Amino acid sequence: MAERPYIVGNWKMNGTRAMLSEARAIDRSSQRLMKVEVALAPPFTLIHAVHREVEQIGVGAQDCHAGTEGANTGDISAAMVADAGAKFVILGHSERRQDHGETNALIRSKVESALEAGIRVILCCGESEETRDEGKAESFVSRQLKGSLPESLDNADEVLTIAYEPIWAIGTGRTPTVDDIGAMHRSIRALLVELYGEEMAAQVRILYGGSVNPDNAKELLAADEVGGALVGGASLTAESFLGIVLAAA
Ligand code: G2H
Repeated sequence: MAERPYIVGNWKMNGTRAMLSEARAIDRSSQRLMKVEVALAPPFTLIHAVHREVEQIGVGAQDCHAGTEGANTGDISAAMVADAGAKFVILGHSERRQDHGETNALIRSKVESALEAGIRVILCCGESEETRDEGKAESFVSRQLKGSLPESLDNADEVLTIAYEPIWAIGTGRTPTVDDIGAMHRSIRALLVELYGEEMAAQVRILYGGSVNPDNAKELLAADEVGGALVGGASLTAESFLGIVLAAA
């Protein structure tokens, strides 16, 4: 597994320029925490400003369009977010799947488009509570990933991160047990081995996301095969986000 834990803040639809001070504070403190790779995904409108504001941490986008350019009112391409300073893009988040009807096939096109544009991908997956209760969580997530990942990817270790985010844990304050997270992450690792081979798959980080906060981060990050966290609500202030970064150090 890649050595440094990866802690990514997903600001979702939050943040105006007033929040640049939080990004700056996160960046300044993260400089002292070289053991952790830290990144923020602000809304599109702040990518460039955050990129200019920070020196140490990574900056990414929360989505991109599958196409490269054209008559797509309101959409933003991967090349555009790259031009604004994004080095990665979060794709397939359950809020995009639910609110915008994104399918695995569309997400795969977006992944391909992002890789074409030279930016890394954090690909999200995760089951509903109903699917977990039916005992089908692992097979569901496996299908989701198979449907959204490119069939061949020569440099998966350099360009791909997976984020496991059970839908029922997002923004709810509820989290799976450490055993359940470990079991899911092992299952995802096995799928990556099947797709890309042992050596490459071993280097792909698998993040956990869903109600991570400074109090539970240490325990969640210790789960088997967890290479970091994708953090929503608790990434909105430097104080709480840095609490999670510290827990990962
Ligand atoms: C899951 C997570 C960030 P939160 O969406 O991707 O959000 O930490 O608020 O549950």
